[in-house]
Amino acid sequence: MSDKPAVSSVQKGDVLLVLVDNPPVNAISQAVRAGLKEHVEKGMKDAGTKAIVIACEGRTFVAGADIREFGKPPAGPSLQELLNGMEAGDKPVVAAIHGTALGGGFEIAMACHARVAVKDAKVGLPEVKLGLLPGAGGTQRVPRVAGALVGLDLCTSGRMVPAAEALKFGLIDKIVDGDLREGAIDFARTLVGKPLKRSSQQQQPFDAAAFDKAAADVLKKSRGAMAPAKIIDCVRASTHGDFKEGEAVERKNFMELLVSDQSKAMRYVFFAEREVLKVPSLEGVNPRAVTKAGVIGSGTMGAGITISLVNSGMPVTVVENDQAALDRAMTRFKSTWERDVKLGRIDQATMDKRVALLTLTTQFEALADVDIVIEAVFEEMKLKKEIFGKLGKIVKAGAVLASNTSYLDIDAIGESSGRPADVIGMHFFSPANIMRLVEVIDGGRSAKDALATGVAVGKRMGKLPVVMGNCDGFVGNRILAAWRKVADMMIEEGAYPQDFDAAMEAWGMAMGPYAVGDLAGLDIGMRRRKEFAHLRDNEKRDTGAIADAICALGRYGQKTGAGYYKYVDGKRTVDPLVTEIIDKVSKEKGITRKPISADQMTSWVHATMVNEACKILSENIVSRPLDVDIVKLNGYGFPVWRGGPMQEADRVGLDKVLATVKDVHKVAGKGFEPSSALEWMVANNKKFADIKPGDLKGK
Ligand code: 3H9
Repeated sequence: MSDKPAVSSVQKGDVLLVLVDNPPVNAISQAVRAGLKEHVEKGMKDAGTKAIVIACEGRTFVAGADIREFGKPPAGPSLQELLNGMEAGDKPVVAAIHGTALGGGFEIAMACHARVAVKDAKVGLPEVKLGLLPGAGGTQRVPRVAGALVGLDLCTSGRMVPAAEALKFGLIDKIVDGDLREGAIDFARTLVGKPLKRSSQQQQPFDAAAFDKAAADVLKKSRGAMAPAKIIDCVRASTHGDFKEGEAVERKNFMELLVSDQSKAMRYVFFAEREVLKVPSLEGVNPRAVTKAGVIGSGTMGAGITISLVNSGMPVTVVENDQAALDRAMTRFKSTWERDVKLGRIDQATMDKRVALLTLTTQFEALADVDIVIEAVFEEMKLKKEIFGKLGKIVKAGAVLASNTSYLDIDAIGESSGRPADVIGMHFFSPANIMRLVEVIDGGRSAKDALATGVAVGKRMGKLPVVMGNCDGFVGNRILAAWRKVADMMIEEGAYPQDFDAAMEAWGMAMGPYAVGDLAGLDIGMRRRKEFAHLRDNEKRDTGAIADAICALGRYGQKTGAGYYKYVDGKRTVDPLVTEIIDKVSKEKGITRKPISADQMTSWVHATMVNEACKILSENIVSRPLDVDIVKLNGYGFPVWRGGPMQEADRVGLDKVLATVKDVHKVAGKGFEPSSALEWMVANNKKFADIKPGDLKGK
């Protein structure tokens, strides 16, 4: 720990410059609160001081409360007490913002009498992403200054607002071009002797109907999360009555959220997303230098990967079989960026730069001097082996060769290149330019620095790379395959797709499995089942009959207008024909259908996820439970407020989860045996939160 005080101050003529210095992000620890109180009070009392400026050392203005302090006994002064005292003072206080003023940091700024910022600064209230709400006046001061609709948007989206937009909303008073602190001091002097603008005393016109509509939209999207409804309460309270009343509503709601399982889970996710990047097996390994990339294939996945690479500023050579495919790809790239220009996300010059980073060719030889190649062709081993055979000869020594396969054996692909140490898996998720997850796979013979390069390139693309070993389906699809089979089994036993989807969505999943199946297309699974029919283990329960019967009618999902559901004008509706098919299959299998409760559906799915994850941990495919959580949260629509399947299992209790796994096994049979690692954990009274990297290896 540094000896430097978290807060100091320096006199600049008649202005006191108060400086927060609490690396890395100036989070509001107890020392920061106490220091701010001391120095602001000093400035307020000192006769020679006419105004106060609060600024920060390091890379950012205060980025919020110290999340690690939540759950510990509170230590004064409280942030509200500090901010209310500061705002009530009779000398102007100005916030000088650089970097990101977030959460409690932005609340500090809002309690100042004015705010100035550099032009690339951002402000925001991201507490909702931690299952919380702004708890130091943010839900009250922001709408009082910028209006209830803006306040609702900021508090419920948690988005970062660029300085120019914040200026438009009145949340920032001035953008400073030159030196920020000088600019803030000058601005503070202009306020001396004038009536002070206190955010808590402002009020904006309120359109109740527009607010109700916006609130209803928020609730529709909240998928079981508690915080948005409570935020709506608080922002509504800011529109009537006095500040104190609104503040009391905020306090009550904040305290309820702070102790909730949801917030606990989301705070865990915040740290897990950072921890996942610190891969134990790659500690101290430097990535190889990457300045140019190649992508093979420009279908949905290849195009998404290319866009994401180019958006990160990387020159990319795209290889396709024929010119027509390349032309289609170019149209797709351009339309994506044109849309970004239209939405104001980028300017035309940025779009032009991006287009200039592309080289589109039918010649594999053009990949000779790239530093990484990502192959994204059709999921077929023969084709992949052929491509990696070529790459092994053409691409320069030291380059990383990655395959975007979703389940094929990376080492088998690596062998065909003649240089398996350079070969890794990089499994992206569709749409690859949007989805954050990338599974980085160690084939078994992949070099450590090749894996570190996959992680570095993924990070540069703004993704969350999770490093793992080689197995069928890797982490994400392997767990998906297990629980999907249990879902199909429950459909044979008594549930219907619409009930199953409704139960999963009510539980918080982004979409139910049958709606997802229709969206992705049922023909892919049907073809896989046919292709691998000869490999099927007859001792394992076969659950493909219903899907096969549906596909046999040419119902491949949404693209054919029908699948598990019927699509009328794009709207999903239940089809009695599917109900008939399901009843018929159950009868043919000799199953007497009986109702299955929503609770059984979700608990069986969840327990199956955890059981398969324990097998994955025992095989050391990944070494930490958090790796599994990050995969399921970022690639498979698992509700973030449950923190991922492993965090949720700790909440439910592992003994209960194991009991459910045993129930599933009785019905599902071979392949669904309880994991010995899970049994070990229950026998030893462990939680996933206790597990250190590698603890479950071989268990
Ligand atoms: C709040 O304010 C509640 C109030 O309304 C009410 C109070 C009564 N606390 O992300 P990075 C750590 S709730 C503790 O890699 P970047 C982070 O774990 C808070 N630690 O950097 C990491 O540690 P390590 C509302 C924090 O440059 C290191 O700092 N605010 C906190 O990519 C670097 O972080 C938020 O939710 C924190 N608040 O991104 C903002 N923040 O090196 C949360 C970071 O050991 N923070 N750390 O892994 C962020 O969004 C990003 O950190 C930020 C920088 C954009 C600031």
